[in-house]
Amino acid sequence: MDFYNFSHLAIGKKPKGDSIIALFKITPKKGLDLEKVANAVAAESSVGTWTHPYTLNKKIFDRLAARVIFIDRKTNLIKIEYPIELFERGNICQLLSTIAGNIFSMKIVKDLRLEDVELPEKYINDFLGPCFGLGGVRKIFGIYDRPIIGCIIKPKVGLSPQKTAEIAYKVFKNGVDLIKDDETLTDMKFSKFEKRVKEVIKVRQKAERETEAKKVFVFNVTSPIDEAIKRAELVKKYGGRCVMVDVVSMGFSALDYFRRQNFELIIHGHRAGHSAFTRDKNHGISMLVLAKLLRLVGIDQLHTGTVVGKMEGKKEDVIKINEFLRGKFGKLKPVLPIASGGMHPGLVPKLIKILGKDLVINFGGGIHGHPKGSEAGARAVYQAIEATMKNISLEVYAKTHKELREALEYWSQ
Ligand code: CAP
Ligand code: MG
Repeated sequence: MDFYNFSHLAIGKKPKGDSIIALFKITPKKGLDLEKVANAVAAESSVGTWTHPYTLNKKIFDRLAARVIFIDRKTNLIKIEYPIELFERGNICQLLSTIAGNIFSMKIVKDLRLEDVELPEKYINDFLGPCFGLGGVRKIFGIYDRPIIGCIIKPKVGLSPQKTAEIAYKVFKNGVDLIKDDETLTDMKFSKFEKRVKEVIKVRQKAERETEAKKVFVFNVTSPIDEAIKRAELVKKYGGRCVMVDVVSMGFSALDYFRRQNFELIIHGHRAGHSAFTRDKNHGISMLVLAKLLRLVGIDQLHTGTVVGKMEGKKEDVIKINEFLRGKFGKLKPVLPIASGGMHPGLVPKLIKILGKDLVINFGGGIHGHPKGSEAGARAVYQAIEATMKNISLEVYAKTHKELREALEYWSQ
């Protein structure tokens, strides 16, 4: 029995213009019709509830009701159009509570996945977006014709600030452009944040003088927002250029607030934990949607996957996410994608073939696991990038480049 008086079905109708359109995949509870469930999802995420509230009149409905404008029974994909008036401008939390809120808990929905969201220009442009973005980061390095070579210090936790700096110096000297803290390293007994910043910046500056190249160290400021701000201030004070935030654990409100401090530090987005809601192909929120939201709140460079490495992520999906980050999105600057996770020199040509060269490519184990150590690891990575950019196969290049040869032999086993 239906207790709700209005229909949200407007299948085949044209979107009204400045609305927000969400693409969902819905698996209805067994025995229920897709159209009926889609209608209920549109209701719950706009003006409706499980029964008709007599406080809801036609005037409110006509102005604010979400409408189901597309249904594909083969794929279970549906599109819901939300009038722009349903949204508070510049409030990313409210955007999420609306299009990714109660609807995930509805009993009539077995599974629900928010696949994509289309936002109108004027909504997008209320956000700051990245301060540097893809172009700004490249400009800092002065590198335009190849991927930025990144390195994660490993082990991810346990090293002292002095040891971290010692390793950083070695890899900076051997071809690495960017080095980063790992996602779980913050302010620890064995590595106090301020001490790490001081030690690392000293060696970064030394390596810059000696190599005459710009280097970036990415300090992980992930922590409650007041503390993250203090840590970013420290990075700024000591002459740092970049900070990392674990975007999922910090949350959108914190990220948005952080960005609005205008530190003019590159913001590196690590997405640890995203798979809790992005991985299931039937339920959750896609990485593409997460990437859109993170571009709104101003992440400059974002982990998006490698296809060829150790982390899950379908080729078409990673390509689509990277294309979105590099493409037009209102007036907001493009974001630099980061390919990371299980990368080693032997995978470089495949990765660049799939994702192009507008990337940071990160190597953790793929540098520090080199049989001859981190310096050789950094050189091998540089050689792999160099060979790929020159269109020379790694096998041929390895004949005259010892570290690359050792890496290829070691990781082919
Ligand atoms: C990579 C990494 C990154 C992952 C995150 C790690 O190290 O530091 O956190 O890349 O995954 O801890 O696994 P390795 P994603 O190079 O040693 O694998 O980029 O897919 O979000
Ligand atoms: Mg890591």
